[in-house]
Amino acid sequence: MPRTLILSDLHLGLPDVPCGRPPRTAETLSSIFDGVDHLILNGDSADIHHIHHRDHAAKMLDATLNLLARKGVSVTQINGNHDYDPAQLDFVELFDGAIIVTHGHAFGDSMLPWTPAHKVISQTLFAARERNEKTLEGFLAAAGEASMSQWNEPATYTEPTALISIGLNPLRVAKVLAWWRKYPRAAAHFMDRFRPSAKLLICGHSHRAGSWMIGATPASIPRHVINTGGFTFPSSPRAVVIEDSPTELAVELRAIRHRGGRYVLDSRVDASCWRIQRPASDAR
Ligand SMILES: [Mn+2]
Repeated sequence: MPRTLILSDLHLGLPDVPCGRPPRTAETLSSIFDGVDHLILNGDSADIHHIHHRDHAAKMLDATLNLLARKGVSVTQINGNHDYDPAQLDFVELFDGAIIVTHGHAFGDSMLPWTPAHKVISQTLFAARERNEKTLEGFLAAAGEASMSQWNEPATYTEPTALISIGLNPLRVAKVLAWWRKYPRAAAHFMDRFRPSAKLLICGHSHRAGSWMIGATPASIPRHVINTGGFTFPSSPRAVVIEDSPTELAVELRAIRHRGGRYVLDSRVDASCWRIQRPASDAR
């Protein structure tokens, strides 16, 4: 696959906040996929379990997948906590396990510690982890099960002014900031525990984009964690671009901006992660 693009947290179907960004539709997203051979949608692609938005979310996702098929882009969908489906993948590994790609809702003991859903999710997560095998697959399946506990109790997520209520509540803001601070470390801990030989973890979920070299504890080996952020306000989305040619393997983090009512992939590299020249004799 010459060019792979990894995105997360499109949250198709969730209403757009009037913040000057284009609406998230197949058409406005289309340019991002130009020249892409393989797209990995790393979770929370559409809000297909939300009682108020699921019909719209399913239609938007279908339209996007149809567009990708017309453009000849192959797609791998990874589960998030908003679009969990036990028949779908919870992670993928690339380049013989050097890169692991997973949404990231499994990393901590709560996937949404500032929300009313926190309690039911954490309780379900704890019980599900007890029941599941202590493997990567079991750990991620437990997180999937826990994510569904939120959607089974609409009272925990149907506040119409969720974003505003976060903004107006200093305690919630403090909880989000504390969770954001801890999140890259939790990702490093996840790597230490399940894939210690992996070189790079690509996740989303927290809606805080960035690239970190960070250890699970100050004494731990630093791990490379990349978060592609999210498309909903106030997060700014990023994409991981993997160029795999016979002469070079490059892994880059790039910004997604908007221009003329459409989303576009910035040509500048936000963080260059790996650039490995392949010898001419490297017969692959
Ligand atoms: Mn998520």
